[in-house]
Amino acid sequence: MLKPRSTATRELVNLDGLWRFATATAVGERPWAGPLDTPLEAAVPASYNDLFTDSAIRDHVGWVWYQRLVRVPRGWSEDRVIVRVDAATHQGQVYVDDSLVAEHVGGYTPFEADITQYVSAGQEFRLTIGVNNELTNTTIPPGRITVTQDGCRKQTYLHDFYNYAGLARSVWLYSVPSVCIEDISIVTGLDGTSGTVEYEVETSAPATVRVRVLDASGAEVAASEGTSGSVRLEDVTPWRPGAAYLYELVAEIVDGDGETVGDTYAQPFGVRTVEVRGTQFLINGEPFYFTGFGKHEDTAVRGKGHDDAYLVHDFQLMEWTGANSFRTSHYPYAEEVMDFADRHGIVVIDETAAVGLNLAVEAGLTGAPQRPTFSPDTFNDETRAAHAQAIRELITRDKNHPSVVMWCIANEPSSNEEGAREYFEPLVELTRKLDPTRPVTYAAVMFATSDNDRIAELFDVLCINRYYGWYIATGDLATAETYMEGDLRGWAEKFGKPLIMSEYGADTMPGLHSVWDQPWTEEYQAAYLAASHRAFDRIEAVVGEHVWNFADFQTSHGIHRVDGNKKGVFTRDRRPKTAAHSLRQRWRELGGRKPSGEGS
Ligand code: BDP
Repeated sequence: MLKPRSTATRELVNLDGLWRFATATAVGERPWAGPLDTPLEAAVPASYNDLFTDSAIRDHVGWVWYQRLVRVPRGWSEDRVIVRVDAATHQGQVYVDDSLVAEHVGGYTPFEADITQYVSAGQEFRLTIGVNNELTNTTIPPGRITVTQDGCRKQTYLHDFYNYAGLARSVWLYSVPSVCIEDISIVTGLDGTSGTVEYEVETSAPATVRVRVLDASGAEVAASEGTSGSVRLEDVTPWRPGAAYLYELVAEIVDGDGETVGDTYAQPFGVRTVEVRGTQFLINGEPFYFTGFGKHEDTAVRGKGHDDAYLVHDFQLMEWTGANSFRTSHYPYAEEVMDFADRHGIVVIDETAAVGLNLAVEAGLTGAPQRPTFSPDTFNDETRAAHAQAIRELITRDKNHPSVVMWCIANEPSSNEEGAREYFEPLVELTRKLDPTRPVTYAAVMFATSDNDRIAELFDVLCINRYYGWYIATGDLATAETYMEGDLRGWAEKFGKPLIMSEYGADTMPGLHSVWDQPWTEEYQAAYLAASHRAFDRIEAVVGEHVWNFADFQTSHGIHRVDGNKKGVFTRDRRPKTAAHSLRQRWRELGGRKPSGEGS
């Protein structure tokens, strides 16, 4: 799916701003059928939860409604008009005046509708978007709705981050010519000093397609014709971690004589390769060592609302720390983030929203009897169908990003439980079919060990989440280091695949200090990370470390959290804790390479 861009044949109107807003309980039925009767306005993009003081809105379970008037530019009379929602978390419905034009399930991927037949150039229409935040056993991520004694519906879920909802990303109106380019797929390779570019262009109707490749200065360096083909770039400048270089593939629909351009779209891309060889992760044939974080889209007031200022600042802080990569834990991030990573040479492990397919963790935290994770009553074929759709939409959206080097299809599933293999095998196959060029991974939960895990061999890289020194061996870093090493050694020896430490971290209250190894202090977080690093450096197969988490983030209520998860190396307002400085020292020194001489 193409990101809307303004080109010589396409125009783009951004619909962000203040929209009328109401929860379903505050308005009548068919709220789209007229002006939304509400005193409230909500900012778009932003999660709605923290905007208002009314807890009934924050805790609302079900539909909320956003509405605004939109004028179609008067010059669009010959064009098709598309409305695009970058994300409606978790389910969206779009109405143009009284007509339902789009419905979508999945809170972190875009959807759009051709609304040409409902609107007229120069005229206004009423755009109403319904957003539903409900999570069930058949949604990705999953959750459960219970009804309290006084009849209130309550949402619970199996991940700790707060279930922010609403229109957290942009909404767009854009025009395309009646015969237009619908999709572009690009796969690159390196052959000595040349780059190879295979492309495929999908059009809305049979059309003559011309393709030109421009370098970063805008000079044409290759050209081709036809809806699919390949071109060679001599003296190519590859896209490298820390040294991004982007080309553009300009696809054009041309008429018979090649003179008139019916539609044109410029797709940025980078020339790079990704390969797993033995226990190495290679980018452009060179071993790459991941340093960085598991992140969240999370800031005060906006919730998961995309914000360009935080985008720039977060990347600045990552660079300051020496991070060369991050994981989009635990859902696809805004496309602006992916584009920024492309332009700034930051490597991304791109994750679906499949977090919490694990009822053992729930049982562990609540003491409730454990239900089987994979069963007709819990996570079943319908869940897997939703999961497959989440994978499809992630790859469709992000396939052309050079920054994306691997797909992570789930975080901490109950991979040691019966049924895990049957659940995951078709999903891994699907991922490989959709994109044979990128490795596939999942992040393994601490209950899944090299002995009992049932799915590791399906994957190319093993991402491991561990909390030795925090949830286990709390306050005892010597034991934690030994456990960590033994655990990782087990995976390395059994599977012979690259290992990435995809989560390790300790909750830390900024300003709390101690001379002893005291959990929650800033010194403890730094010492915890150092102990973990000693273990990683002794194991050759470890090809990366992503600290949990980049910044403190909001969570659901729970006795395990004080105003959110405090495992951030930065506070929620992005101030460094002590550990940020020690990470900076290590990572800047590593410079994306595994420490030499210590592997065993
Ligand atoms: C892991 C989860 C992550 C949590 C983290 C924690 O993958 O989302 O935030 O634990 O407990 O299990 O801090």
